[in-house]
Amino acid sequence: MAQNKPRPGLDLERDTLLEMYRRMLTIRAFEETVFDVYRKGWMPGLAHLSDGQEATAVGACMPLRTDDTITSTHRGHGHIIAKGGRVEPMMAEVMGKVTGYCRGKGGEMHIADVSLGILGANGIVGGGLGIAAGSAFTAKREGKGRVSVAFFGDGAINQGIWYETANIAVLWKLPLIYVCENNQYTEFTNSKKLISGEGLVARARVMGMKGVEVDGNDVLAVYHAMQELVDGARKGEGPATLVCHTFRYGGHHSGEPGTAYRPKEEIESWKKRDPIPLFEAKLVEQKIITPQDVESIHDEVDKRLQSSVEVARQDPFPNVSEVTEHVYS
Ligand SMILES: Cc1ncc(C[n+]2csc(CCOP(=O)(O)OP(=O)(O)O)c2C)c(N)n1
Ligand SMILES: [Mg+2]
Repeated sequence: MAQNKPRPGLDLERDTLLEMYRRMLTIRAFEETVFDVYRKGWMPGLAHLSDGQEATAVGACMPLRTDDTITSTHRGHGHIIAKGGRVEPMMAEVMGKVTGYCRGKGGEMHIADVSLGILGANGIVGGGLGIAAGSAFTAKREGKGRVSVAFFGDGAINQGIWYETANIAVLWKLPLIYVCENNQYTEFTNSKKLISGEGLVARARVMGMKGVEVDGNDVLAVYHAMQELVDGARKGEGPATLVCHTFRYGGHHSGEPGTAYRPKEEIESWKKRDPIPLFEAKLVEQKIITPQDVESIHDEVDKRLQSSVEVARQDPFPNVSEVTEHVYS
């Protein structure tokens, strides 16, 4: 294996780069495994998968400390893994088992791990934004330099809560970074048809905050842009928005293929810029990892995912007697 030294163009420690790579692979494997679990009828309901968007999740979370918080969306598996969430209780939660992160009562759209600063995925579009603003307010009052990150989709920019929280975050200089995953679609509609004016970055700027856009399939581009915004927020510069241009490969949810409303050429052209091989090629080219390392990390990740399903399949469902426990209403 290569030395743990910074490389030109990849000016991060080798361990950090490897961890980024491992987390991206874990997200891809998790999403593919959940799709399989769905098709086999081993989970209730539908899954909202994020394969294709791994670079955005990992690039945005890697500059964060464990005590920084994130709020996620209905398409949240990637964010949770990127922030350090464990796939075993995630898989159990997807399958409704008592060993899941929410004791099987949250399901795939409501996974949280407060000990890792993961304040929850959220089935309500824009639902995480208010929670993130509250967390940013707490972070500011604490004065320990923590930041709060709100992931949201391109469709969610049209939710009223985005403007309400952006307004107060700018006025109060809250350490809040909005990360917009622009996967081009709001359910079954191209978002260009739904967003007025000059688009996502302009919306951020008009609210009085910094707006930056990056190639959301380039994990290093996302990482470096995010690092700068996080540094600024820690120093008291207030909120900012990072727009990451990316694409989801599958349907809006696991019950539809995503091909009826998206041209085949559009899907193909995004797949040619798959974030995982893009990053992998850079790592191999710069001799940060060898092709043998690639194979063994793939293997390690696949085995972990397989075992998470086998274990979760054997785990029990929650007991009916606890149906009213651990819930707020
Ligand atoms: C308040 C609210 N309105 C509508 C929905 C139904 N819905 C679920 S996902 C979605 C589209 C969200 O698009 P976007 O924010 O771009 O996220 P993406 O699905 O592309 O990741 C809609 C309208 C919802 N869950 N919550
Ligand atoms: Mg979208």
